[in-house]
Amino acid sequence: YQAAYVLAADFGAGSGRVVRGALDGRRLTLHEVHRFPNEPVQLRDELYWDFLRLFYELKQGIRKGAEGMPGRIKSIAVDTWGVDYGLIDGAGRLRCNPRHYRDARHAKSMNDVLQMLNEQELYAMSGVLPQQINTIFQLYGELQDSGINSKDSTMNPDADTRLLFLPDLFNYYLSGEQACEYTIASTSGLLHSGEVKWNEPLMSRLGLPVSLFPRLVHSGTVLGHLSDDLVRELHTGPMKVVSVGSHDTASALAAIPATESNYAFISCGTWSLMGVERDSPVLSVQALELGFTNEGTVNGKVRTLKNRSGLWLLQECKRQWERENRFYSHEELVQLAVSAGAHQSVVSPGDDVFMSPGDMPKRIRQYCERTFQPVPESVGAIVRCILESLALEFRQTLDELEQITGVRPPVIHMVGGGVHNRLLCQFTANATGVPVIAGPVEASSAGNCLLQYVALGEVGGLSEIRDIVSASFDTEMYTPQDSECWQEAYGKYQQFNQRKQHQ
Ligand code: LFR
Repeated sequence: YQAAYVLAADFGAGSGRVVRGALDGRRLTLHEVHRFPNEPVQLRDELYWDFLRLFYELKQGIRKGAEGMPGRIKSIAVDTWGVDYGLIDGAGRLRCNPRHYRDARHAKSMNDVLQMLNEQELYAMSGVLPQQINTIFQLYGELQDSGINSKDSTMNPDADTRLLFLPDLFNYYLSGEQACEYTIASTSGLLHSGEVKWNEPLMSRLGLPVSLFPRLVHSGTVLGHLSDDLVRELHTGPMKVVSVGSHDTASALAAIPATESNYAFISCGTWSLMGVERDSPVLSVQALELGFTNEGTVNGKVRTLKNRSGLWLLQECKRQWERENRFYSHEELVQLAVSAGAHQSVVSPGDDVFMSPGDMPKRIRQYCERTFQPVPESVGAIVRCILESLALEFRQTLDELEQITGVRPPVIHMVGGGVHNRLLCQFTANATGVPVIAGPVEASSAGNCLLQYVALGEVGGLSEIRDIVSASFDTEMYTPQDSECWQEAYGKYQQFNQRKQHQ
């Protein structure tokens, strides 16, 4: 039996990777062929992704992944973070580098949109929680700035312009095919809630030209082929280009090795996405007020989740210490946290003050000062404060999931880079009182590969994907400990989080 190979490109907000997946019978193995940093560029007061660099790195990854096995790679697929997009003109040229979701413009754009449609209306129409990063706000701001938009949509001067979310944009430059995939489009706020369908009434309310939006495709669709030029440039042989769960979180959730139902998931990287998978969206006022959103899953259904800061605070602290010439590995940081005092101070990781890049240790200290808590001075104390705060946030989210769905998840599946942080996994079990099953770390890439096999007709569907993941990757189970101290810490956490929900 010859293994079937595919390439998965997984772009995170901080770094990207290309892996080669091999499916040998019922076992998937992943081999990383290329890893690269993803460094956004601040240009005056604007923050951009360096799309050209990212496309260059994608090509490097394809070249390396296909090296030595001409014609044996069946396909390639891309997944990325959500919400961001590029606009292309009628000739397929990129009009501008895609903006970063952390760009400061989006706060104003969100306010402008909310003048026309309030939060409840938006939520009811799209199922997506109004957050300044959402495509709907970004796009409104961009079109306003460039003068394309007016509430009178006849003012659209450029009917050939198309919007493609980042994975779709990569796919377009790989294959020449224009389409938006459902899961990535579901992060935009521009679909009908819970449906694979553009929300035209919503677009026209805001004067967003409907002509911007190409066709929607389901996860696991063969989109086209790697263009002849690229086959030559990269010496690869022909391969298909597939739309998988083009949103990283969607691909990651596909690779949860779940056997039980009603589980909660945490996909933990720069962000932490915590929620449950469902057949239909939760659209209650309570869900909106608690800060839950509804996005798409790879089987065309819904994940109701909270999108909160994850390892972002820790990553930014590490970067700040590096700027000060203090270098720590992640393992060292965890060790320092283990030896720091427990439950000294808590922050709300999703607070606005932590949103933009910068001196994070200082902001954490200021937050603690402002809230009359002990100020964490040492590196260990700061890391401990972050990890405990994240775990307490997960506890709160679990309680809220129970409130909005009526079911308390009996177990949490944790996937993504956060799984490496064993202290965070244990804290999560302790804080929530629910066992945590951690793994796989590389869930997005695994889900990406396996959805390609579905598109290629080699794997049947989602439940087969989950079986293959179980057979292919180790997981670790964390059982709750120290419940009393954590219960007490949770009480304290709640004081600082009164209704400060969805930033
Ligand atoms: C995670 C993620 C989240 C999304 C955030 C910003 O990588 O895709 O799901 O909300 O990035 O796009």
